[in-house]
Amino acid sequence: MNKGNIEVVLAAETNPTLAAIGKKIIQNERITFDDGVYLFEHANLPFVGALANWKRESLHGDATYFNKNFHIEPTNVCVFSCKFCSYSKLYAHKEEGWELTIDQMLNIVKSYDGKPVTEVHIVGGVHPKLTLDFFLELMRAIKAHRPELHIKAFTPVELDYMFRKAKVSVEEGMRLAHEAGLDSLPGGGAEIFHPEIRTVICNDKATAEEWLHIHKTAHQLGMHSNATLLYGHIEKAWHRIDHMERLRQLQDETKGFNTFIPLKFRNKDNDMHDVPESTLLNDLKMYAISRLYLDNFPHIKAYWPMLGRQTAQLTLSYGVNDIDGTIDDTTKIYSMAGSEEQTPAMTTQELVRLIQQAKRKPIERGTLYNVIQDYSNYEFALDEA
Ligand code: V47
Ligand code: SF4
Repeated sequence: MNKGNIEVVLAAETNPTLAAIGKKIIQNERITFDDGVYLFEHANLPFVGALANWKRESLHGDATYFNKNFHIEPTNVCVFSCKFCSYSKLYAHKEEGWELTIDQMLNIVKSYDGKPVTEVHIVGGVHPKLTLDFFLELMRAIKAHRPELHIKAFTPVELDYMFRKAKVSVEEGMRLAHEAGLDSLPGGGAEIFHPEIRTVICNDKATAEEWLHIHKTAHQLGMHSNATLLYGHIEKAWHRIDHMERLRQLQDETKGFNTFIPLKFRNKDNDMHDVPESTLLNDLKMYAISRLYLDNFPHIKAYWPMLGRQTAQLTLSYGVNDIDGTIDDTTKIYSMAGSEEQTPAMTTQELVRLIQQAKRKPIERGTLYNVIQDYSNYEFALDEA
């Protein structure tokens, strides 16, 4: 959408507050906390959608990134008891729990030998027996086997627990992890930062301050990271904005975040099964407003295994410029929580088509957004994956 078109959208807006917020956005002025809440509460989807799409296109044109990665979940046992999590129940059903050895995880890495993956994403429950030393050894083993494979691993919830057990400071623990091969941090464990919600949905794990401190320390060591927000349950609009405000402030300071990923709450098989899931309209609004509020985040990502492919495809017109990876083992945390994505994989061909159908340019990236291959004019042969 060009500037002329967006000006037509603003001129047609009859609510003067919304028109003023829209004007700030197209003049690249930062919107305030109150503006953000106002957008959630008063703007309609076409209004925020047009602005978010304009912003996305000014930053990235039609470029839509994906990467080729695979996941390792070291364990599904967790000492914490987040109400929205379908894992935590397994703690009570020990017979359904698993924990992988270093050799087993290394064998998963080896099963990708010769395949063009660039990243391994390691994340799981918080097992009381899996220590910092165990994970340092795992990362050293992965790097010894495949040094160029980017390790994106561990949420601050896992790291905080490991560091406490090892009796090391966050600074020391992060330095050790980085030296052992940790390249960047994924965005998980953030949920909703504000204590009014956090104490209800995940009372016993790392606090907002601890989460932010670990990411800040990673950034100070030169690492990049992502951030998430678990939306669509019991939080209000202002809790979402409070969450994004804290991220925006840290990003002003460190510039270490790459990507923001709104995660849609799914309600199957967890202690919040009576909380209805958000509607498609509200999903799209969430993505659009995050693009507008987080003006210092380069990328907004839709995580298709959780959102579903069709919704993820739609978000590409509502501010999103990244659609995660060709994951061939859809993570269990989502299939267990009720995501409709039960099929195990999306091939490169399917992902590229999904992006092309939305009239965007598919670009395979590395974790840090280095371009690996531009698929804009790519037409697959019928039997090519
Ligand atoms: O923090 C748990 C979420 C997160 C549910 O950085 C749920 O590239 C919805 O953060 N409904 C972990 N969400 C996963 C994560 C992630 C995923 C993909 C890419 C990246 C990245 C990060 O999963 C947890 C929590 O917010 N989660 N249960 C549920 N019922
Ligand atoms: Fe454990 Fe993470 Fe589930 Fe919370 S969300 S119970 S920390 S696996």
